Amino acid sequence: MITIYGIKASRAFRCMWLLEELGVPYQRIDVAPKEASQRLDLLKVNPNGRVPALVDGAFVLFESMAINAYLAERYDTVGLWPASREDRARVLQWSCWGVAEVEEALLVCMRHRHTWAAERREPAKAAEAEQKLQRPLKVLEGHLAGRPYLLGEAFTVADLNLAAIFTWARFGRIDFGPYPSVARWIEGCLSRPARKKAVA
Ligand SMILES: N[C@@H](CCC(=O)N[C@@H](CS)C(=O)NCC(=O)O)C(=O)O
Repeated sequence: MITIYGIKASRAFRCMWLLEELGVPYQRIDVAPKEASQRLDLLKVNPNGRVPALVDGAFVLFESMAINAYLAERYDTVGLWPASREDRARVLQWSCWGVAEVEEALLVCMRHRHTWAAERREPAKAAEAEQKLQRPLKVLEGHLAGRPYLLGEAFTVADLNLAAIFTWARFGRIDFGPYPSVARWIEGCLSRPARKKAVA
């Protein structure tokens, strides 16, 4: 049985969503981010003291994007892991791009507009982060304007990984007005039945 460490309201959700898409059973060990660095059971599988972490038999892995690449490659029977080497490289490209170009700025917006208590919030920091997002959003808009999904016609793990990052956009109150293709794509990805199942 696959084990995922982490709660749904954490990056562990990315892996839970994928496991629901793949139809692979798993168990969740609830570790909240704030307790992660103190949890001895988690530290044994992820010395960083962060979630998610995966245990699959004797195999242990941390980093959400690496976990999803492993799960998709190993367990895909529904077409989420592309057949061609080039498309698999594109999965990595968009997953790395999401973490490097989008994730941090979205997190700052979410914290300063939603997660943190009012007295900790600094509207200027959120505005600055949203400004930083304009560059990657333009890139994504240009890419998605001509195709339904990142790799073309079909939803793949690339879409799941990047859309999972964009889940934070709602809480960060990001204005997608200038980016209609991105908004359409996020909506399509986040309304998938497997994601709803993972949320529930
Ligand atoms: N790059 C890592 C980031 C993991 C991460 O920062 N997880 C957060 C929860 S979403 C966490 O465990 N925070 C606890 C801490 O930093 O002490 C991944 O994608 O798995």
